[in-house]
Amino acid sequence: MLSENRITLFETTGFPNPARIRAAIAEKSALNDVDFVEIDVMNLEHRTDQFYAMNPMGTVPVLRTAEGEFISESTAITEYIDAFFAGPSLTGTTPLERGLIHMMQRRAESMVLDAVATYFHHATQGLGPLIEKYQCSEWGNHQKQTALSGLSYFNEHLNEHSFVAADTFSMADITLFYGLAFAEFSGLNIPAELTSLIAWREEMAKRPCFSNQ
Ligand SMILES: N[C@@H](CCC(=O)N[C@@H](CS)C(=O)NCC(=O)O)C(=O)O
Repeated sequence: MLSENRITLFETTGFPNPARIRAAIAEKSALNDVDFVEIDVMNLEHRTDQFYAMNPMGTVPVLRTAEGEFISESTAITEYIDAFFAGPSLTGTTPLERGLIHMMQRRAESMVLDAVATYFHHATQGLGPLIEKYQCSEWGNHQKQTALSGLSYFNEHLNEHSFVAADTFSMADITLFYGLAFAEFSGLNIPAELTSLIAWREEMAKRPCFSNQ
């Protein structure tokens, strides 16, 4: 039973995109202000009419807002959470910060997290035959190369910066952090020579939002 006016996150524990939202909520110290509902992706609960009514894309996470609307897409959900709860901003406070954070967040998605996801779903067993109805290993392996280039790009960037965007912790760091976790889960190890990226990740892992979810 969902309680009215409480924000509810429909998530699948251990999956990278829902983990991004957990981290955002934790960073806002709001874990106790949100209800969490587990969606059983492995048994196709995200491909039911009931779930499609919340998100026609059939993906987790989905957020039910305090107003009773449904928001999907992790970036959009993070925008809502950031504006709704007090605490340090995850999306930027000045026009420049907002622009830079949005840009770098998108780079972390398309150059790492989404590229890794395509590799995982197309060039490995992914989530198994029940879910992976169409696979193209050539496309998956092409995206693996995109991900490796992306890791090098962020290594260079983090050689000069402590954070992914605007020299402040933001949703761009959250996206890259789970991009790296997903890469390792998929068997795509971070090359040892990417020392700035590895050092950044070790620093990030100390943040309570990543370690105490
Ligand atoms: N662009 C979406 C991606 C969401 C996504 O792909 N979620 C994965 C879990 S991490 C999912 O629902 N996978 C289900 C499937 O592949 O059938 C976002 O930012 O939230």
